[in-house]
Parts: sequence; C-alpha cells; structure tokens
Amino acid sequence: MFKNKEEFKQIFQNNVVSKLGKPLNEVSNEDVYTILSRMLREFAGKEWAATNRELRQDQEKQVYYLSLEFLIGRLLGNNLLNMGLLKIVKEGLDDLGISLGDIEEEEADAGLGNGGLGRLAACFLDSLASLGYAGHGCGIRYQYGLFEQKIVDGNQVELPDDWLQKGFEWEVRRADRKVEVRFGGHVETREEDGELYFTTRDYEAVWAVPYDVPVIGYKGSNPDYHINTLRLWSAEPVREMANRNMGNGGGNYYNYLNYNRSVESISEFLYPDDSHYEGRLLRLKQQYFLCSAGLQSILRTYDKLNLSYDHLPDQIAIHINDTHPTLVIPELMRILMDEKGYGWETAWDITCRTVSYTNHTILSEALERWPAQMIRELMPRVYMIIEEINTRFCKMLMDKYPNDPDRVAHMAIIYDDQVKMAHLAIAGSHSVNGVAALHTDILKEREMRNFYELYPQRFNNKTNGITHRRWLMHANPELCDLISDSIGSRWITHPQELVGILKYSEDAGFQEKAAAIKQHNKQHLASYIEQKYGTVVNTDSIFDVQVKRLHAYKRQFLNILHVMYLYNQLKSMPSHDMVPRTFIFGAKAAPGYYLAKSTIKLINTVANVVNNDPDVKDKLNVFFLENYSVSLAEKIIPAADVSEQISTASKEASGTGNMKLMMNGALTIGTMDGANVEMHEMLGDANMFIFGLNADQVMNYYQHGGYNARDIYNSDPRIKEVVDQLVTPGAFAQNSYEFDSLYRSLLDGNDEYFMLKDFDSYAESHVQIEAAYRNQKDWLKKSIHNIAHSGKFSSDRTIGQYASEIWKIHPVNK
Ligand code: 26Q
Repeated sequence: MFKNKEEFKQIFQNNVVSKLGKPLNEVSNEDVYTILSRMLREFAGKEWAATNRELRQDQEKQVYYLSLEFLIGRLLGNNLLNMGLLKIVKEGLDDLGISLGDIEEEEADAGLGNGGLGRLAACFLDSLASLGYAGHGCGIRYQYGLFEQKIVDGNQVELPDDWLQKGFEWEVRRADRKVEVRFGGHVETREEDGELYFTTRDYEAVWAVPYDVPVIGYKGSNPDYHINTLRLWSAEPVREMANRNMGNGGGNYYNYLNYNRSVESISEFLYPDDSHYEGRLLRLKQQYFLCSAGLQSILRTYDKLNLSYDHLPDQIAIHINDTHPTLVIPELMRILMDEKGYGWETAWDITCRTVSYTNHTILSEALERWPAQMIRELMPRVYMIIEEINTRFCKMLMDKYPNDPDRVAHMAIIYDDQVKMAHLAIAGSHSVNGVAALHTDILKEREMRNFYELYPQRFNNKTNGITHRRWLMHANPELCDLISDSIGSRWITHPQELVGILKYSEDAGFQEKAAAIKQHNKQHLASYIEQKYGTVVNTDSIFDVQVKRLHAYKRQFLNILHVMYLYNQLKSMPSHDMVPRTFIFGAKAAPGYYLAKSTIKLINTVANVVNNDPDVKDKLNVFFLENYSVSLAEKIIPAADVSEQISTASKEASGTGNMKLMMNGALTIGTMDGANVEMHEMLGDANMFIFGLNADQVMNYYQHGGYNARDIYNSDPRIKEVVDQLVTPGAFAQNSYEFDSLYRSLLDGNDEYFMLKDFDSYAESHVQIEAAYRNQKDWLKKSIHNIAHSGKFSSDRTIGQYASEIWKIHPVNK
C-alpha cells in the first residue's frame, strides 16, 4: 500500500491514469471515489485473506451474528480511519486540490436497516473486528434499502432507495459459494429398521448467492489488520427450475417467468417497519432464506475442521438479532437429524448450546407471531420440527406445573394456530438478553416472567453500545483531537479512559476549545441546512435535536406540542427573554403508520409558521431534515447541544442515539427509560435533565387505570391551547381535520403515551435547560462530563461482555 502522503499521491495518480485514462484535472468526485475505494478494497483483500487463513489455522471459535438488518452507512471514511490511512489520504488529496469530505459524499449509504436494531448490528461488527474477535455478520443484500424520504408540502413521500445503482465498491460476489434454499413441497415419511426418514418432494429451489463485505478492524498500533466478513445473501433463480416448470407437469414458460419474478422478490427490499409486525409471506420467506443460506455456509466452514457435530457449540456461536432469524433453530435441528443422523435429544442439546438470542422490544404489537399455516406451506419439514419442539416443551411444562394449565397455554410455542417466535427463541437457545438494565428487568419481571422462572440462568443483560470510532473519531475529528491532545490517545482503544478528561471539566482553556469545536460543528450543520433548504440558521441558538424513527412511544408529538407552547408564549409576551432555540427533527415514519405521518406533517406545519414569523424568528426555529440516515446522523449529532430522549418510560428498550449524542457533548433531556437510566447513574441530576413518569408509574397506570387525559387538558390552559390549535384553523392548522387523529389520540384515546401527563414536567425541564445554558461555563462543564462518562457506552464494552459471557470467545492471538 502506501506509507506516506507522497506515495499515496503517486499511486493514486497512477490509478487515475491507468483506470480512467483521464488527466487528474478532468476527474469528477465520483471518479475519485471509485478509484479510492477500489484501491482500498484491493489492499484490504490481501489482509482479509490473511485473517481468514489465520482463523482457519488457529481453529478459533467463530461467532455468526444473524440479522435481517445491517445499517452500515458509508464505508470509505471509516475504512480509512480503521486502516490508519485517514490522515495521509486527506492531506494527499488536499495537495491535489480535492476535499476528502466531498469525496465521501459520493458514496451511497448502505441503508440495509430500519433504525436501532440494524445500526446496533453495524456497530457490533465494527467492535468485533476492532477487538480482534472472529465474528461475522450474516444478512440479506436487499436491492433496495430503507426508502428515501422526501418531504412534499410537509408530508412524507417514500422513494425507492436504489443504493446499488452506481455499484457497491466494497462487496465481492462469491458465485462459487452459492447454496440452494428450498421452499414449499411436501414431506414424505418412510420407516426403515424402526427409524423414520423424511424427504421433501416437489419443493421450489432458489439460489442464495453471497456477497462478502470486508469488516476492517481499527488497526491502531497493531502490526496486522483484523478483517472479518459481512456476508450478504442475494436470491437468484435456479435455471433447472425451468425444466420443471415447463416440463410434463403441464407448466409453461410463463410459469418459469413467474418463478423468476418471485425469486428475485426475496431479496428485493427491506421491510420498512420497525414496530408493527405484520404476517407477510414475503417477509417470512426472507427470514427463512437468511437462516437456511446462513446455516449452510456456517456448517460448510465447520465441515473443514473434520470434527463431529458434537463439538459444534465449542467451535460456533450463532446469535440471532431479535426473533427475526429464529427459524435457524428448527433449521439446525433439521440438518442435524435429517442430514447428519442425530437423534432428537442430542440434536436439541447441540442446537440450544449453539444459539443465543437478543430481545429488542417489549411492545406487544412488535412480537412476531406467524400463522402456523404459513410456515407449514413454506417450509413443511421445518414446521414439523417446530410442532415437535412445541409438543415436547408443553409436555415438560405440564410435568412441571401440573396444576397450572393457564401458564402452559401462555408459554406454548404454538397457540391459537400461531407460532410465537419469542417463545421458540427462548426455548431453543442458551442465552436471552435484554439491551439495557431496565429493559432486562422488565423482561424478567413482567413480559417474560414465566420464562424467567423456568430458565433463570438463561436471562442476562447486555446494555447496548455504539462504536466510538464512527460516532466520535470519524464524525467529530476535532473533538477527538482535543481529547487526545489533553489525555493522550489510549482512550481510543480503552474508551472508558475518556473519564480522564473530567479533570479538565472546569479548565478554561479546555472549555474554550470544546466550545469552539461545538460552534464549528453547528456552523457546518447550519450551512448544510442553508444550502439544502435556503433558510438561515441562528448558530447562536441552542441546537435541540430529536433524531430517531418516528413512533408514538418516542413522543416526537410531545416535543412539537411543547414548541407550539413556546411559540404561543413568545407571541403573547413579545419581550419574553428566551435563549434562542433551534429545534431539529429527523425521522422516517413507516409508510403505513398514519399517526406517525401526521406527526411529520405537524412538525413541518409548525416549522413553516415559526420560521416565517418575524415576531419570533430570532428566538425560535424548527427544522425537519428529510431522509434521516447514518450519514445525516454524522452531520447532526456533533452539532447538538441538547439531546431529546423522551420516550414514555418502559417503552424504549435501550436507545442508542442517546449514547451518540452524549458522546458528542450534548446534554440529555429524557425520561427514566432504556439506557437513559444508566446514563443518569453516571451523570447524576447535575448533568442530565430527567422528567416525567417512571416505568413503574406508567405500568401501574396501564394495569390499574387512574389516568384521565381530559382532566389535564381541562385544567392546564397551556395544554388546552396547544391541543385546541391542532383542530382550530388559525395559528397552525389550515383546517379542522388534518390533525384530527392526533387530537383524538390525546382526548378520545386517553393519551396512551402520557404526553399530557408529562407535559408540565417536560416544560419545566426545558426551563432548566435554558437557565443552565445561560451559564456557559457551567454548561460546558456538564457537556464535558457527558463526554467523559460516555466510554461505558462504547460497543467495545458491550461486545467484550457478549464475547466472554455469552459466546465464550477470545480475541484472536496475533
Ligand atoms: C418484524 C417482523 C416483520 C417486519 C419487520 C419487523 C421488525 C423490523 C425491525 C421489527 C422490529 C424492528 C426493529 C426494532 C428496533 O430497532 N428496536 C430498537 O433496537 C435498538 C437496539 O437494541 C434499541 O436501542 C431500541 O430501543 C429498540 O427500539
């Protein structure tokens, strides 16, 4: 590769000439992007092969992280960073009059995920590789990622995300490693010497073709690179199926074309919903496609070891990211029994010791329950095995709780002709974890209490984390340099050592530099907004940020109601001395989620009024930034002063945006929910603004009633005014119906998410934020405390815990 800037420039220019046949002054940014990423990929390729060789030789235990989502975002900048080449390349390109930042903008985001769960998988891959673990991702190469969001007249419009259009430079197609996945057909059972044998006939076959993406670990001062693999599967038709469809069976060429279409649809798009499970056949097909293909390739690698399958759990760990890949459990059972000749008991033991499961939600509407009939038709043999798992599981329960048939019914895997995937996942794995302490407690004490009583040793907590390499070093390089200049750079490999900057929390010099960096980041974001939307942004205002998927429980609605209240206040008291605020939103709504889309419309409607009212425009601004994505997050988060983490307590399993914002020095206004609780544990009331009901209070209301939203509406004039404004044409609404369902969700629906209940204490916290911000020295001290304590939330800590406590793996010895 290249060891210094001059070498880089030489090689880069040679590539430009040999690959493009153009002089340097004629190349476009897109050309530069392509050349640069190819250079890196080729270079990484050699190191990748070296890691693979090493893993084979050492016979290290391998982890496979199965996930329907990997929200990896852009790779150029991060790969440069992790390879230790960022500085050389940036300066080299500068010399040639090219800005690396502009080149990075050429890359399409790999948006193969909805939100938290998908981004967590991506952060985990970065930590696995950076810590030197043999841990790989296994997912689907969706042709279309999460939709591109446009705002038209204040409304969300979804466009297909054609991210592969210009090619994806980081992937390698491995047609030689394709595997066959089989759907449908019927099972033939035959008995021989007292043994039963099962064969599936007349199935439909599809090819799963892997595309491998190198996951390059942070090199730091290591002599070697550690490069794992993210293997993404793409569905392709099997040509021989043409014979079958066109042959004597009465089929014809049109059948084959239909088959082609239906195969391609398997990996065509990502389901754009992160909260409402729907029993869609195509989604189930995607899930089985991933499990079957992933497992075949995992076992093929294992076969090279020439060990008996008794040793599988010592060599392989399979982790399922929520219940979406749960079918890996019956699929592994099928292979062990039907193909490897194991009996039930041993196969079950091997399976349970191999698989582990993470739960990411307690929202009941998100729990997967597939109609039994659907699974039976799509994978008949797998369904037989699920039935047998259920029969044995229920029998065991009946033996254990002979007088408690209700409990057995509640815990059954198949009930009411539905397969409960969470029950299957718990029964068939050795570890079940929640993603924050509070979330795990709620699982153990409420949602999965029966399972916890049955298998207490399986349940454990692994509080989520984020990779500080992308979210601090890459997104906020100036802050990263300030930290390293002050405490050295050991924190980069030991992020908990960020606490070292605490000693500078009141240091005027450090504070000034931190303030200047925040200001610079705010200007950077402001120019993005000004360029894109043509609106001026007041960079002397508090940047108050809420960026995440749009969902009722996340309460963007509460935020905008409060903005409406601030506006009303300013209008009625023009001389009101308010610290200027800029409220920034970024959020995609599931395309079929009406209330969420109405909330987007409301935010844009309020923005339009507020930003165009000369009475308030110096003090209050609202921006909805369209198409929130990983790359946009990297622009917004370093510029934030305030982080809105305001979910109804008990609803947000963890949250990870909260951690990213904390790490970049934003102060949190939040409820005692998810990982906020653990942030508060480290920060205390002095450095965080906690408000609202806690989880116990919320769950008590749900259980025992006693909340009346209308009472609050009637007794608090601030609330009555903003709620009425939703349906009264005038200040905001154009007519009485466009926000009617939002209005009704509060009053007729009795405010399921306690927005009105929490409004007063939320508003009070905002008053405290304002007061705190007026004291800049004190604010900076709080901000530095946030950065200092964010080390706990590095995904390196999280992955270390998964590795030692669940997967039992060690870093590969170099
Ligand atoms: C399921 C079946 C069919 C179609 C879609 C789905 C589906 C897809 C995505 C269900 C859920 C999701 C995503 C859930 C998610 O992102 N959960 C978030 O996970 C984060 C990482 O643990 C947590 O921090 C968040 O609190 C949690 O909401």
